[in-house]
Amino acid sequence: MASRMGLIGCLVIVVALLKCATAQTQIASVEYEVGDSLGWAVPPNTSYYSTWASTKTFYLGDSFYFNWPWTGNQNVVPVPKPYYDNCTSGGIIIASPVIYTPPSTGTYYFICIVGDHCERGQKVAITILPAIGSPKSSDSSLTVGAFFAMLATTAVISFLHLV
Ligand SMILES: *[C@@H]1O[C@H](CO)[C@@H](O)[C@H](O)[C@H]1NC(C)=O
Ligand SMILES: *[C@@H]1O[C@H](CO)[C@@H](O)[C@H](O)[C@H]1NC(C)=O
Ligand SMILES: [Cu+2]
Repeated sequence: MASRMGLIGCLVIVVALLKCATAQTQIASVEYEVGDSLGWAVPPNTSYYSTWASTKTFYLGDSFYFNWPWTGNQNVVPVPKPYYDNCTSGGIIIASPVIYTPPSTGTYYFICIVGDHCERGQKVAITILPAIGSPKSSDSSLTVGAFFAMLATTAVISFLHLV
């Protein structure tokens, strides 16, 4: 009776650990509104969008909504870093509404090239990290799960030997 209870207890732990490992692969992607309540506009200061980005961690699969009212005169131009640094107005203007989903990891740079908006801080750099649950990270979480499952199995065997 006691050994059966122990066995059931360990099986519950193993199932819980396996569920845990699987759950890690199912974290949903997030759609961010760039600049939160300000949206995409000339910010109150030049550090506004870098502060906005630095308070968050972005993963592959996340998307970015550049939101401005239809009356607003804004645009979104994906540019290489030197253009971002210097507010160089090269590149392709994306029309509103803009929801951009970076296709891979790395840092993406966006500027608004209306007037002096970029110089006044309407630019954002977004760094995309590998998705949680991408093959690499889910492998390691499965390994952790498998390790604990092995420990639990060993516990069952030792328990059965004891009784
Ligand atoms: C920039 O503006 C935001 C929003 O008004 C404010 O929270 C932040 O402290 C300002 N940063 C600087 C460096 O002035
Ligand atoms: C950026 O601006 C600086 C200073 O004006 C200049 O020296 C540099 O060559 C510019 N870089 C690019 C890539 O335009
Ligand atoms: Cu603008």
